[in-house]
Amino acid sequence: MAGTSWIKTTCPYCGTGCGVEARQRSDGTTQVRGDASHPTNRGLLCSKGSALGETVIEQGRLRQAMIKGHPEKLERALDYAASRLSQTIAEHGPDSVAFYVSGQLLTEDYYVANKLTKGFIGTANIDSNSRLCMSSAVAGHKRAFGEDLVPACYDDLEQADLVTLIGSNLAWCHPILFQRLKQAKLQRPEMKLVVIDPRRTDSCDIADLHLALRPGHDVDLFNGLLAYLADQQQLDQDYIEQHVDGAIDAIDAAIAQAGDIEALAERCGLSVAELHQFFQLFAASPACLSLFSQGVNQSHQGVDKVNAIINVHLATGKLGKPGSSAFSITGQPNAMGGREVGALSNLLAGHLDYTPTHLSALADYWQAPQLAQQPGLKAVDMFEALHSGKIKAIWIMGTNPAVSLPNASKIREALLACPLVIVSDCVQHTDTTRYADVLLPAAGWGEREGTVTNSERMLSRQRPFVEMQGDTKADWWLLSQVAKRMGFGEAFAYQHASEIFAEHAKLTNLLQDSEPRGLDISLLAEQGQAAYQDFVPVSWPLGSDSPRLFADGSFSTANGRAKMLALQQLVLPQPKPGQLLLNTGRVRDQWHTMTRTGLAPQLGSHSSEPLLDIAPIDAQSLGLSDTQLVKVSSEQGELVVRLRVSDAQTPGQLFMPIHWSEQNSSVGTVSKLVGETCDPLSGQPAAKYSVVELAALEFLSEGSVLSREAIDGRRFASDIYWCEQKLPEGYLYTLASVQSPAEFYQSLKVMLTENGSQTLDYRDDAKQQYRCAAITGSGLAFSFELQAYASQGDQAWLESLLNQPVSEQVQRGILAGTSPEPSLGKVVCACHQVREGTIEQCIEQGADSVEAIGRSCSAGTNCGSCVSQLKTMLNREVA
Ligand SMILES: Nc1nc2c(c(=O)[nH]1)N[C@H]1C(S)=C(S)[C@@H](COP(=O)(O)OP(=O)(O)OC[C@H]3O[C@@H](n4cnc5c(=O)[nH]c(N)nc54)[C@H](O)[C@@H]3O)O[C@H]1N2
Ligand SMILES: Nc1nc2c(c(=O)[nH]1)N[C@H]1C(S)=C(S)[C@@H](COP(=O)(O)OP(=O)(O)OC[C@H]3O[C@@H](n4cnc5c(=O)[nH]c(N)nc54)[C@H](O)[C@@H]3O)O[C@H]1N2
Ligand code: SF4
Ligand SMILES: [Mo]
Repeated sequence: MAGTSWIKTTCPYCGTGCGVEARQRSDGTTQVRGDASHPTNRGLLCSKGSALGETVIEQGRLRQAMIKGHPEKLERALDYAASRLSQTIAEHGPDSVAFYVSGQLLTEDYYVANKLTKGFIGTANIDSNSRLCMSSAVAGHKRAFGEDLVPACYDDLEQADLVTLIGSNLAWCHPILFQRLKQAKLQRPEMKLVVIDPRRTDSCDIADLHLALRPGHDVDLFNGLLAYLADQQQLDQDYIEQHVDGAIDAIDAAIAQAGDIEALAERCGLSVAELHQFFQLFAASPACLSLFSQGVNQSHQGVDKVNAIINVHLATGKLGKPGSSAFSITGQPNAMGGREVGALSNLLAGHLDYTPTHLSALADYWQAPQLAQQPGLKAVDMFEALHSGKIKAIWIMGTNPAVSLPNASKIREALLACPLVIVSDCVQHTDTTRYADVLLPAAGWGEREGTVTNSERMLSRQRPFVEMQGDTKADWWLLSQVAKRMGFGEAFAYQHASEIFAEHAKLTNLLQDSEPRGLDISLLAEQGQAAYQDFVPVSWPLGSDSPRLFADGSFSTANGRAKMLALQQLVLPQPKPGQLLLNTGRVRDQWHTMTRTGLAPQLGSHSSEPLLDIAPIDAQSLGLSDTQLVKVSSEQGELVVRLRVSDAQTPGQLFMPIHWSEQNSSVGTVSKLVGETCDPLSGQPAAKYSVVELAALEFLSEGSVLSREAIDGRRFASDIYWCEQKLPEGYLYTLASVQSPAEFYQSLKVMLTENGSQTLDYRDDAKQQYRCAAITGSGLAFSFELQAYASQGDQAWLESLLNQPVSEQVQRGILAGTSPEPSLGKVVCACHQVREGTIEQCIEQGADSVEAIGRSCSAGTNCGSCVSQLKTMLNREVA
């Protein structure tokens, strides 16, 4: 398949759904660029999208099936998986089996997994990591609109007068949408942006107002807004009368809850002036777009938060109109496709529900012998059932629950105890694949083909541009083969993804005459394989003049009217004196558990270690300082992590990223600290709100190892702090130890020179400085540097020596711990790999704006994600 032609496909990361063009170069490497013809990104890509080529590599790929850690023929692994599943069902019934799937599967994979589980195995114990991601939005939509429908489209970003980001760090998590927003604001400076987020994020850079809301108080705030709009007679009474039920109760409840504005401000942790400013903006702006994401969904009352937002849009008629809507921005590339095929335990395919009519129509369509009749277990309950032994077999596909589910230590216990764990993944070593009895090699991005649906209901194709490696197979194929071996061959005789797509598309037409639903893509069912290959991005409702839903005010409820809900702010557990609230989320350049973005060196430099952000005043009162290693503990567990003092944090609150795991750091996963409390309606974990304590720890030495080969972190002693970062030619390990520098030097040297390599050594016991390097003809094999804790030097300059001959002068530099050339420091612009030193030089030479820096060294000119850092550097130089 290797060739020079560009293949149009879609980015496998966020729910923005950018079009990508990719091709394999003759040397086997992959080149990517933004697809200029894709309506979403119009040729742009963010840092993660731009680095996709570096992730299509052999390294780390799972290319072979394994049974209990031993390579096996694929056929044999499929036989084994199928017979063990059948045996479990025969002995313990269908509900003893579960499937845990992912919003990163393609629609075709998702459809087959759902059909096999619910229709043929006969259990609804299939849930998706989307439970952790947008199940609160699904439930909120169903309550308000009668169906899980997203009214808005991306063009609304350009047409709004007021955009409000609620619990969304769009700048980092949906960078191309943020670029569109930024562009729109440049063109129409009168357009306003409000960010509602307890911490100051990069999304605040272009905001007119940032409300650092008290965590969890969104219902309070939006109830307050509704009460204000009622008080100011800013409601759209005509719209309410014609299209909305429940308005009076909802408004009364909001007024009763809001009370006077001083009390409301106090509860929300905001000033009265801030509240007024936001409320007035909402009232005065004809077109209001409220974008929400995990700060809303992952909460004790995520569904209520969703409805509190939708309430104000319904009450003002600001919904389904150009620039006006509540807009759930989905995280994963195919979260929306998953909802279309109904692969959450409480949904059915094609937006059908567990009602007798729907169940019988679906059973008939699938010719399903034993369609599950009731919703199955939601993710957290599913793993609880695994832990208690009720579930005896699980197939995990396209997700890494040992890292991403709350109370991760318990999840690991559950996986360890479960008699049959099947994992299909494209990566061999993850914290979850460790527990696999059967490991199946899944095709990855670049090899697999199918469709995905983005946040605005737009379907795009993922297309293969490289051959599948080794025994890798598409997830739908693996599923169908197991289905066949379990005796369901006829219903899973698919030869090509296009056949599955057609079956799924046709299904969305079921019962449309008697019970119409917004989702109907059946027109695409007849297109055939050739059209499937040529598929151009299209959004539903198909054939409609408007890309929006509910423009005419008619909804999917029985009486066609939307519903406002009477809501009450929940009283949340408060930290006791000495405790803090832990918030978790994403960094700019990494994707989830880093199994893919972790492979791209250019993405590792922006955040090279998992840092725990703390407000200056909290650090001070706890006697902790920037870069110090601390112990964080919660009821669920504890971990050791580096502190970063940041004035973006509100006092009393901490923030830690979710991406690291035991594969790349001793910190492991932040999910070990997160409890299992979920929203009672959606079952989505409250991952942004954990009560924790901090304690200082004593380390005596620290340093770093630069190594051409990866070091298995399990070789470090258990009391050593370590974190791995991939470099273009090797790896960098940041280390700290409870041993003295001299002792640590000895033990590290023994560990690294096991093969007896010659080393250059430098030790200064008085100064407690130790350096050691092993040099081969082709460059440095490894080098390390250790010193007393909290006196770490800069080793960035050594990186370039991993792949070039090392001169004697440079050897002296290694031992002296100084570069013969001045160091350029950390990478700021990931896309163009521009380091701090280069940017500082540009500024010194007169670059006085972000644009001027871009002109002189290209920093900030591709995805724009580093622009805020460039601004900070400009301000620093000026000051
Ligand atoms: N770089 C990058 N981008 C990604 C991903 C990634 O892993 N990396 N993952 C994708 C996925 S699957 C998802 S779901 C999205 C997530 O995208 P986002 O939801 O934008 O990202 P998060 O960082 O999880 O959380 C968003 C914000 O919610 C805030 N928050 C916390 N508590 C509250 C609260 O009580 N109220 C309010 N209003 N805000 C609160 C947090 O401080 C945080 O800044 O990102 C997608 N895009
Ligand atoms: N504390 C805390 N926890 C969270 C969150 C948070 O904000 N805070 N966010 C939650 C959210 S919103 C999400 S979406 C989850 C994400 O969490 P996960 O879904 O667990 O994270 P990923 O790293 O995306 O896992 C995807 C896995 O699928 C594999 N994979 C990639 N492509 C394919 C393929 O084509 N086929 C197969 N079979 N496998 C493939 C990857 O190698 C990887 O192992 O985390 C959730 N957990
Ligand atoms: S914004 Fe970035 S990560 Fe998201 S789809 Fe576009 S290129 Fe991919
Ligand atoms: Mo997500």
